[in-house]
Amino acid sequence: PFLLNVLRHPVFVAGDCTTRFIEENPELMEFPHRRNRANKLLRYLADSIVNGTSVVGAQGEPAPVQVIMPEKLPNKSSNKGFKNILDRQGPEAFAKAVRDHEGALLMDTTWRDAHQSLLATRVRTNDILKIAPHTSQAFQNMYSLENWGGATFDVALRFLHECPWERLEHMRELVPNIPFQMLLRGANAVGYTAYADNVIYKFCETAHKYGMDVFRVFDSLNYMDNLLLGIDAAGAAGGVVEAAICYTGDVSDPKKDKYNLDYYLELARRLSDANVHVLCIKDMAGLLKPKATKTLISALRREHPTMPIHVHTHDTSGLGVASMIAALDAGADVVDACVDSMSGMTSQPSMGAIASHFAGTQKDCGVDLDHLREINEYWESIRGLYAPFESGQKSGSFDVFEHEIPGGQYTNLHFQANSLGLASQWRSIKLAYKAANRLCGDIIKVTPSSKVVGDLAQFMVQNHLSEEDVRERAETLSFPRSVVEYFQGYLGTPKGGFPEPLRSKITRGQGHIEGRPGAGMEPMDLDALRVELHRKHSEESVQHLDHLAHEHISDGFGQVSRLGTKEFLAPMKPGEEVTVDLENGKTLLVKYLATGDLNEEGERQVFFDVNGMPRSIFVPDRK
Ligand code: 3PY
Ligand code: ZN
Repeated sequence: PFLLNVLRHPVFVAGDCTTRFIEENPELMEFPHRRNRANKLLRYLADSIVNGTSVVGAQGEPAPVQVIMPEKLPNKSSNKGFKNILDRQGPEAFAKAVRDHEGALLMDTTWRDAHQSLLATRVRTNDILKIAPHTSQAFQNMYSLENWGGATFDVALRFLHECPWERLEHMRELVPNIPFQMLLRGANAVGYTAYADNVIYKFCETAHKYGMDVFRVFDSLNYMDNLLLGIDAAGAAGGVVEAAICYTGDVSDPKKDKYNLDYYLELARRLSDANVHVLCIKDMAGLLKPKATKTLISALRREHPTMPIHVHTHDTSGLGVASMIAALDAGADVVDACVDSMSGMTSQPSMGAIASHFAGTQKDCGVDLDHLREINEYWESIRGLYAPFESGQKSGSFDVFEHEIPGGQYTNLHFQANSLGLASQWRSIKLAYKAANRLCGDIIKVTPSSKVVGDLAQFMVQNHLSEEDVRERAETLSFPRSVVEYFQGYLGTPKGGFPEPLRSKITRGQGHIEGRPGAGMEPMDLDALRVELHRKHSEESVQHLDHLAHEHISDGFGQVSRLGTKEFLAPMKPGEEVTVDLENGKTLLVKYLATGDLNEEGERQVFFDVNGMPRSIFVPDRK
């Protein structure tokens, strides 16, 4: 590297070197690239050996797995699929082709909602990319792959030390033929609260640029003003606008009359007037029973004969497959499912079950069941690596019809209650969640409104507060910030408004936002942010100017996304050897040898053999 630095130096190139050339140009001694990168990864491995895994939320170790790759499916991307229509003819033609399609269409959620719901969103880019070309073949007839948005953005950055934009870009390279779909939380983008409008527009524009096609836009209170903003941003970016109505309650139960059929039909009319391309019913908790599905989808079909209808559910109660079959029978065009080994419980219903049901009929889903079997085997084997994030849930449970906790949140809360080792905690949380929902005004619960209800429920359990206690003592309690902000109107306005006098007691004169929260926000100065990022991070480490720099993402550990999932999640054992592809063609063979005693500085020396050379790293022992 030193010689290269000399040969490339402008003074050397110009032939102006003096004997003081090296002294006068200290940058010649900087060869940060490969050695630095390798060092950083060794530091990550050493830190994990000395202090245990740093990956938030991991409990226990990955299961010993042999990853099973497909044998029949070619490891080569396909070029057949709906993406061709979309790219050549645009979103309207795509929507028409979907509506005209005779068979039942599927969206596969394995790369987003399935692992968000079952494995705390921790599936890494590497494990997705390995199966991407095969997926491009096996699922070439699908409406879309849901592969981005929702919680994946935040988790990739904060916990996986990965760049979500690179993930999208790489998936696109390997799956050129199937439309990609993301979940956009309306005016909250992929966050937990409203952003300035220009951020939402820029976000959608960038996502589309990096390969996103279909934007499923929802608002966590079905608040139309928020929803319309997201719809406009997705449309302006050139995406397919799939507007989602979040489903709660039970349209087949006359006693549950707050969210009745008329409520959903009215929302659908307003969305249809907004010229969205596709209408979605988003059942984030899995409350749609087959009978209710039939009622709702048939009514929507009658009112909107030309609009594609897409239905999303979770299998929490175990009714998911039956409901999705009911949806397709009632005239829906697309339903959500995922690869069987990542399906069921709080995830989506099993694709194999739905595809088998329709196989050979006019509504055949167009999935080759042998190919699906191979993809299924891959995910079954990979899932073992993510054992540290399994919630411990063993079965579906119909009590979701009572507490209405959305899929991903259900798993999180279950995991937390389990890890406290208190079996009774889970029951208390579910009861408190139901009470917290009533206190909030019986609202739609999905990120971020579900977080408000969950935070309030946890607050009630921790402080031994009943629903009545909260109503009576609200003026004196220090509620979680998310709860106060909800009552101030930071997420928008729920159907029926905020319950009083609870609202005034909780917000205590802190002011209420009327209307759409983002409407009063100053635009974010994105250029200033870009300059600030450049200042903070060296030019070399800034990979994409539109978002965070790599060093920031990786917490100084370098490109940990290059590590295999086992090494990323669990400390290496003495004598264990791993291969790391640093970049194309540059491979490190790392063997962990031993760890030294604690020194006076509170550090330990960790010894490796790297490509046959001894290397050691000192890391602080934080245990
Ligand atoms: C999300 O917002 O991430 C969801 O999956 C909501 O259902
Ligand atoms: Zn979902």
